[in-house]
Amino acid sequence: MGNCSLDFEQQKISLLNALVSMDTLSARTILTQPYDPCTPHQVVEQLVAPALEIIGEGWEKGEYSLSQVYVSGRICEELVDLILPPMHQSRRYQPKMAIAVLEDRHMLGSRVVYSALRASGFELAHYGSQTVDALAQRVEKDRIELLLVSTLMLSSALRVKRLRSLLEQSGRQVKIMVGGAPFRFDPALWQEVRADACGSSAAEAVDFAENLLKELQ
Ligand code: B12
Repeated sequence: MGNCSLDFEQQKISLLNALVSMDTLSARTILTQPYDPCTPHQVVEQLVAPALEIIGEGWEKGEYSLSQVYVSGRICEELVDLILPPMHQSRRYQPKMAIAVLEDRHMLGSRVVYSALRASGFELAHYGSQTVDALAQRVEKDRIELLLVSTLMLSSALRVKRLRSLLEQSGRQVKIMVGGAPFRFDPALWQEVRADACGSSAAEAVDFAENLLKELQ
């Protein structure tokens, strides 16, 4: 992804206000503006994600209600679907890949990562929210080589360790890349749960897939 040098501070405040007032129309107007030279992914990472984070923090402090957090998440989900670019026509030779959310209902981040990978030419499955056992079975059945796991809650993040054990029992080499809030809060967590890599953004997932592709070629 190219350089995105815009300062989103003003738009972030406007988006935040629109979201907590549940004003979909204004949120849509803010997000569908052109932000050259920034790509829609960069707009999501530098505008949408920080605005939602502030709302989440405000909820912790009692400034916003859970319904405001929920509606904000839903509005952003719809708008992110709208602004992210369509997938490329051509698909490259690549490792078999899938993304899943582990025992968690926070879907937005995984969708952003999924779209970023597809927009970068990778083909992958989105398994939705899965339990550890169901996910391990699915990965085995589909012979997945790179599994991206998104968790937004610490309790879910800790379950990646069991997922790793189950996949090891099947005897296949599966690379696990994790991401989401708990891994940002604790930078050593990904190693503790025995993941192969951790990313803090969709762009990092794309870089990791690109590097894995080079290794396999
Ligand atoms: C919006 C939101 C919700 C919405 C979700 C709407 C939806 N459809 O997704 C709703 C209201 C439903 C919700 C519910 C709950 N939530 Co909530 N929620 C959030 C909030 C504010 C923002 C999450 C978000 O969507 N961010 C925007 C997206 C784009 O960013 P992202 O998910 O971080 O993803 C980016 C990166 O992390 C990365 N990434 C993500 N996954 C992956 C994977 C890979 C492989 C890679 C490389 C990168 C990557 O790339 C993405 C794009 O940049 C966070 C706060 C936060 N700081 O994250 C809390 C937060 C995650 N929620 C929290 C909690 C506690 C809950 C509830 C338990 C609340 C309750 N009491 O009911 C429930 C649980 C629901 C469940 N079972 O899953 C806590 C978790 C705390 C913890 N330590 O476990 C948080 C951290 C808030 C807090 N600080 O307390 N929530």
